[in-house]
Amino acid sequence: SEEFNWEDPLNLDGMLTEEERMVQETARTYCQEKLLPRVTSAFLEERFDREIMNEMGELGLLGATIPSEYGGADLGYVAYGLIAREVERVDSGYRSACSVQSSLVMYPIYAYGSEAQRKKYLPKLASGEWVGCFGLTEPDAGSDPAGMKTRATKVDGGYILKGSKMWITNSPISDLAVVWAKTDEAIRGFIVERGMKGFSTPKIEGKVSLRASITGEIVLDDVFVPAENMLPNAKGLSGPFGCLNRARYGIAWGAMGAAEDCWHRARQYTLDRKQFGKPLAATQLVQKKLADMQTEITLGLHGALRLGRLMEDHNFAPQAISLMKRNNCGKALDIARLARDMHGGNGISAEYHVIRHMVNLETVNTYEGAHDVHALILGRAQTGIQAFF
Ligand code: TGC
Ligand code: FAD
Repeated sequence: SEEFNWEDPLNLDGMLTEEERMVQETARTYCQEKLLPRVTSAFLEERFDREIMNEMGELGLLGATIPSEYGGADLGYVAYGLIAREVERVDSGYRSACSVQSSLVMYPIYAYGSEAQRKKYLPKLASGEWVGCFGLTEPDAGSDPAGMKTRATKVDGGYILKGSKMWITNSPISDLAVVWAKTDEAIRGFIVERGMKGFSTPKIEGKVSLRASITGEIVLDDVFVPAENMLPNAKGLSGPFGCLNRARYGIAWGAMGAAEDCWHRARQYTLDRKQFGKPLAATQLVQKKLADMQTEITLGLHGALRLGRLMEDHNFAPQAISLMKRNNCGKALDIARLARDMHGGNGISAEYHVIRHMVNLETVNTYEGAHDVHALILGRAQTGIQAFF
């Protein structure tokens, strides 16, 4: 019989391909060597280092599933998930930057865009030369995006966009925004470029969570967008939801990366820290907590892997993504809170990393469909009754 590997009890590693293991190794090395050393100051100073996008682009971490003819790495969904896990092991904010660019900007341009749009935007987004953002949420329309007020009115040669978007990752540093707006017929997607008259992206200051990520508004003050900037193949809410499916899937992996970091740190801390004449790890309460963390993370990662394989087979239902996004975010948040507690007073210091993960995961549990909203999606799918209103 094999020896028990406490870090990987069900041998997830053994279920990966050679290529996936290489991607994982590349991402892990970059994240640990280049992202980890700067994350604490970035978080404390509420700063996102723009060059991270170029660094990630150089390693093929942006738009990993996009075909290589458009600058992507042409990888599968499991490899994409492994990247999210490694990036979020360092910080949920860095994973946000990576998943917005990949799933919410490059994916819609690839899946719903014209050939000219793909050629114009994807290579520069893949390299990190350009940064994009995704504008769906509004001040009065979060969980219920169908209630959006942003309008796109048809005029000669294009559309006039009017409205505002709220809580938009990377908007202040974006070169372009994929914006969703209501036309007379349906919700449509538009590629709005920096420099278009009436387009501005004020930064949201004072976040206590996700401080190493930059967040802003998108203000659309009668912005003229030429017709060729509308995404031709997305009509209705299924357009933005098709993107959210990919991003939510990545978050299911990413949240487990943050949870693993908390678990490993709590294990090491309680092995090193002595109280009452023995290591904290020598107490039953601490060992139970470590066993619970190990169990939830192992199950969460295997669920994410299975979901990734289903996505690679084009055989997934969006509700399955809701299940994994909801479970892994909720469990990661519980684990981060436990790990924070197990660090005692040190646990509130940025130096020990766990409280940063903990407050970040509050955002992760809310964005891309709040925890309870995914419960309603799953409730509707098994009872046939919608309980949203
Ligand atoms: P509903 O009637 O359910 O659906 C309307 C239309 O959309 C289709 N659809 C989907 N299509 C593909 N994938 C999915 N997951 C889909 N969900 C729905 C559906 O088939 C229908 O199509 P059609 O053609 O029949 O019109 O719509 P509803 O209004 O009842 O929706 C309710 C609910 C709760 C499911 C939905 O609105 C929801 O998921 N709300 C959460 C909103 C959300 O997730 N926002 C995320 C904003 S982006 C973000 O947070 C980025 S953070 C990124 C980062 O920094 O990492
Ligand atoms: P609300 O919808 O007002 O929900 C508030 C609470 O009510 C939640 O707990 C929710 O679960 C609960 N609730 C809502 N409806 C129901 C119901 N029917 N029954 C029971 N409970 C309910 N959006 C983008 O478009 N692009 C981005 O890049 C982006 N980045 C973000 C970055 C950050 C840091 C944050 C915080 C948010 C970001 N978002 C982004 C927005 C995010 O998707 C929304 O915050 C999220 O969808 C929830 O919407 P809301 O904040 O309006 O909360």
